[in-house]
Amino acid sequence: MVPADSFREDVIEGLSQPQKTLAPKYFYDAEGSRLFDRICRLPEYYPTRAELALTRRHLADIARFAGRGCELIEYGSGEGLKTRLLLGALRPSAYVPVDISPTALEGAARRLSKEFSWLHIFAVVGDFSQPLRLPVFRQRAGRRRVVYFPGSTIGNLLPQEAEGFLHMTRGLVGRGGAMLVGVDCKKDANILHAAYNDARGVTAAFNRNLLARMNAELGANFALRRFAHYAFYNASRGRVEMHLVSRLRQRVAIGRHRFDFDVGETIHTENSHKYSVAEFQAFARDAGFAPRKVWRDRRGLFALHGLRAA
Ligand code: AVJ
Repeated sequence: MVPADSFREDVIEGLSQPQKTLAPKYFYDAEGSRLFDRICRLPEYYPTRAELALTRRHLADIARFAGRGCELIEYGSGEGLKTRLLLGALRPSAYVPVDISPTALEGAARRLSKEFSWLHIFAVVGDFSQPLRLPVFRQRAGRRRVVYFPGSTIGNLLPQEAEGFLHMTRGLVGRGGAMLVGVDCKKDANILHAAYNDARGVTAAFNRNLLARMNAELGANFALRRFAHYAFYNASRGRVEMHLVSRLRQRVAIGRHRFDFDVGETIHTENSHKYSVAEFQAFARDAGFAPRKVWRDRRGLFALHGLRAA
């Protein structure tokens, strides 16, 4: 869980910028996590299915690359089917899920230990943007350490932040280590547009839920109907941007703070960067990895990169 006071501070700071901004990590309260699960099942939202399909299709090769018996560190709670496929094929000597939500971690760890009774699980509450500290977990000699970062969550970071994150991960896995990272590919903007503007309005509800969360947790007085969901592909920056657009001139209060919105003014709520294989590999090289493998789904929508510590 993110402490409430840092949520408040981040909101006040983000809404005080010339371009009002909120960090996408705040989407995931209980309702936001539920809405995100619904997004993953939408017909238009291809990334989840594409990544699952490529994992199934190339599972043996992926497991061979990571190495059976490795120490597997995953950013995310490990709840997903992809993770369970990988755990079954890899039989890691240790599994370290890292997630910001202690409740999500607990639930996932409990279910995983039932399904994989042989698995040693060391759950760590943490945030992938911070350097990871692994207190209960010492690397055993000769065991390859592998970081698994699925879902294209890395796309939420700005390119320079993503490179910093890869660099930090390179330090964490050490010599002989590796990384498996899921990356959404550049593609026809119409496909991207549909994926972030679904017909049922689930993505819009996910975006607007941030306003409901600020009302509930910070005592803000956002009127949800006065903000519209807006998502578009910014081709020059290679990313889908999500915004909440003020439908009118209005003033919003959060405690003693007041925020003025002009008609059409936006809160920028998410970036979702898309990378071609060559672009991402160049990045990985700059961060000290040797890109060795790329697995893709049949339609080439999504890529899983296999990186080796250089
Ligand atoms: C979880 C960050 C990969 O960027 O596609 C889905 C989140 N936002 N629909 C993405 C999201 C809108 C998702 N990531």
